[in-house]
Amino acid sequence: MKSDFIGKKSSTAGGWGALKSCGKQLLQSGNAIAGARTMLKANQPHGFDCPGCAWGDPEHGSSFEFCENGVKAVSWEATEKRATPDFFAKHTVSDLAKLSDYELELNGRLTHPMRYDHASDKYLPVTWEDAFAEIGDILKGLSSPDQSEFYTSGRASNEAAYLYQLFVRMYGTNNFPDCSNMCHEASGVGLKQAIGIGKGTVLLEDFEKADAIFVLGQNPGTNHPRMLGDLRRAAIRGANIVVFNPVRERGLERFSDPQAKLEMLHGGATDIASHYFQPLLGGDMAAVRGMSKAVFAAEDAAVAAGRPSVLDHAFLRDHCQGFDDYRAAVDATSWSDIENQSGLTRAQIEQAADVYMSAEKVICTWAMGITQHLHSVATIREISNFMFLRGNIGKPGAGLCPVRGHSNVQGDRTVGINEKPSDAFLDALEREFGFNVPRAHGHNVLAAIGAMLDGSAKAFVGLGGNFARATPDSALVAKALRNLDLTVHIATKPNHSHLMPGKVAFILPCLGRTEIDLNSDGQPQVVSVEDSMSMVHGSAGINRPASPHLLSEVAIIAGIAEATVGSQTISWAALADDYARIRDHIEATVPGFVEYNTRLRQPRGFHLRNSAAHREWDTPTGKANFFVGGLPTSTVHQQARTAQTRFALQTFRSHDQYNTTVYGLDDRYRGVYGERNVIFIHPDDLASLGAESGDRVNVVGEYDDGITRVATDFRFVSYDIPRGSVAGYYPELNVLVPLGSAGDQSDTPTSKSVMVSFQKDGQANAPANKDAAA
Ligand SMILES: Nc1nc2c(c(=O)[nH]1)N[C@H]1C(S)=C(S)[C@@H](COP(=O)(O)OP(=O)(O)OC[C@H]3O[C@@H](n4cnc5c(=O)[nH]c(N)nc54)[C@H](O)[C@@H]3O)O[C@H]1N2
Ligand SMILES: Nc1nc2c(c(=O)[nH]1)N[C@H]1C(S)=C(S)[C@@H](COP(=O)(O)OP(=O)(O)OC[C@H]3O[C@@H](n4cnc5c(=O)[nH]c(N)nc54)[C@H](O)[C@@H]3O)O[C@H]1N2
Ligand SMILES: [Mo]
Repeated sequence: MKSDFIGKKSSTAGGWGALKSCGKQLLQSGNAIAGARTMLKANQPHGFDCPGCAWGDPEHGSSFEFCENGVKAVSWEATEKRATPDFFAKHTVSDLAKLSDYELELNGRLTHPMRYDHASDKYLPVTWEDAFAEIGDILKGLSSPDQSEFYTSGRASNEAAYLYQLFVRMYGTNNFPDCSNMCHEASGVGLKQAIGIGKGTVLLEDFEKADAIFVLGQNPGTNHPRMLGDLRRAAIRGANIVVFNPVRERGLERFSDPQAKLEMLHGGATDIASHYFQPLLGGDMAAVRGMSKAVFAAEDAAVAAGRPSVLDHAFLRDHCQGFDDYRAAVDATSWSDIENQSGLTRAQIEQAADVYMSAEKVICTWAMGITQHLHSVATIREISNFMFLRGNIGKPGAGLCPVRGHSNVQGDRTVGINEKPSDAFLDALEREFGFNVPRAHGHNVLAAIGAMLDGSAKAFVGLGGNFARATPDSALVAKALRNLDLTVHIATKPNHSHLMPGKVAFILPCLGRTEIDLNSDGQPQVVSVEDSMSMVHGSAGINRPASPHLLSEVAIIAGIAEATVGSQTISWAALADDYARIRDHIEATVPGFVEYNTRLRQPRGFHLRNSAAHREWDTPTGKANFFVGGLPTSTVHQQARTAQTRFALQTFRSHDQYNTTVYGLDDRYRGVYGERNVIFIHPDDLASLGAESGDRVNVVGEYDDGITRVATDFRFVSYDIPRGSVAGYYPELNVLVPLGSAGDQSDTPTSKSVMVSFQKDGQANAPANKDAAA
């Protein structure tokens, strides 16, 4: 059968399907009872922070403040399976490289520090002491510290991240490629320009007060399921929820909250989106500008008729810079340009604007559908513009809300993981520790890959993550990693990045967030994290460590630091033995952490003050700044549509994955089962290609840099998505995302707008990209 992998879509998100899936996941992890007990401690005042996502926790944590994907994330970590030295003795790295991401991580938790042996092509066990000493020697031997790249994935705690940046800066570089470079970088850059702080301005409580919530480019049903609970409560109280998403996402349509007993008993569900608009990929800036245009038209009409104004003139006058120029820029943007680029009609956009104008308090949330385009920073500026018009920032129930990905990606940035650190932070470090820190800006992800490819980088250290699979042009990045003198991966489970060893290569296994972390006195240590709403709270594991040989991330960083920069200035061991000491240093060098250790003990932790939420604008103008540029000349979608055979591809997440970690092969909400090599496409586009659902194709990259990029053997799935836009899963499709295509000002890979075409009959042209997994 051609399309045996296409099945029924869940009729609602959440509900019994989610509970069933939780049970299955817990059973699969091999220890259902411990798993269930573990889940009861997730996001509770005295438990651990769920590693699933960065959504905030409510004031009175119910005993089930977790979700289906939290269960998956936690049971993935709490699995009984082990990737022991025996496992590595049985398989060469070349053999392991043939496994899919899913098959590889299924082997379970890493148990011992391992060092790569070129002769046998295997990883062999090594002692911690030997590993630290050799890593230290190689780092000390480089001709410049700038020849090394120190990657962070956003799961690292504040304590681990702070110690890491401290060590790396003492060693002498600001090369901090970070997962956020591929994620919400554009939000940070755009919001800093607009409102003086690169973070969202709302609290969880604001969702209880908003009259309307605009959700752009985000799929919370899969990626932030606990957010759906807040959207559901808002919908029930009558708030409008306006969705902009090219794809009909089940979780944004109907949701049955596993935590709502009545709804579950009666098989009921709540409609989430009151309005669902499907713009073209990259068309959001045009859509938002269109809404502003409609607001201005309504304002003119109100003034002419002597009705009350629709603009918040007091806010615009007292707080904003550039309003008149923005008005002029909007007037100069034609409805036909807006319609062409957004793919929405003027009537649809006016309808959305009506919802906006009828609401006193509006929240706007967004995620990767907004941030992973060429013009993401401009789009985020335009969203801010639109929200300024009616003063929807710095008042209860209103504000800007970029919804972060990794559970502590925001905290890592706050405590200094930043390739472009501020002078104020560097000055504070020098005052606190008394050594000279490097001042030159360092490498972000794309710059780090560039340096690895041209040979100027020699060493890579990864604090978590899966660099090779998360980054664009997988085949090139694999080559770049193998070119290095040293690769070090601090990780919980084996992944493909570990299988691209440099001349010397280590895998260093660490404790996960769910595990008890004891210091030398046998006292449990607590770490802390910051969520999307800038709440900082503690996290303490409750499970026995997966292996007695594991060290905490903090202890591993301390070990590498001691071997590299010595302990004369900083006693790394003392810091690693009591994380409260690290927090004291954070308090002394990062604003907002007054009485960190004390306030961490409060049930929900504490809030880091957000200046913009108080209508204080930390911008050069001292105001909230309007952005007055025009729309992009054309989007990738518009360029692709100049030829019938070309499409704009977005790479997104299935319901069964956490970034590069693949939990399973189903995508229940989209009705796809047992298959990840799929391309979602409009039925009329299928017809025009002479193809049907289930047909096999190769996906060919159409980026114009002379490099051939092909992802082989994908299958079409007919779907509710605009014509000309297609979608498929990351990381498999990262072979097609070009390193050369990066967002203006954000330098984020444009993984939501990749120009592609299709070659029928699978095998016709199946070259180089096999290397992607290798
Ligand atoms: N279970 C689970 N949870 C996760 C993750 C995970 O992989 N699994 N990842 C975590 C991380 S690191 C992150 S960053 C977040 C990611 O959370 P999301 O941003 O929700 O992740 P994506 O799957 O990339 O989904 C992007 C959504 O944007 C839409 N979209 C794509 N392009 C456009 C566009 O041009 N305009 C509009 N309006 N919409 C568009 C897509 O159709 C899709 O619905 O989730 C975090 N939480
Ligand atoms: N094409 C495309 N590419 C993308 C994206 C996209 O939407 N499309 N999204 C981008 C985004 S938003 C992000 S955030 C990045 C994600 O990039 P990364 O953060 O680099 O990737 P992850 O898949 O989250 O990392 C998974 C690995 O982390 C390790 N790990 C898990 N838990 C822990 C822990 O507690 N400690 C340590 N030390 N290691 C741990 C495990 O070994 C696991 O294999 O990918 C980006 N890449
Ligand atoms: Mo992310």
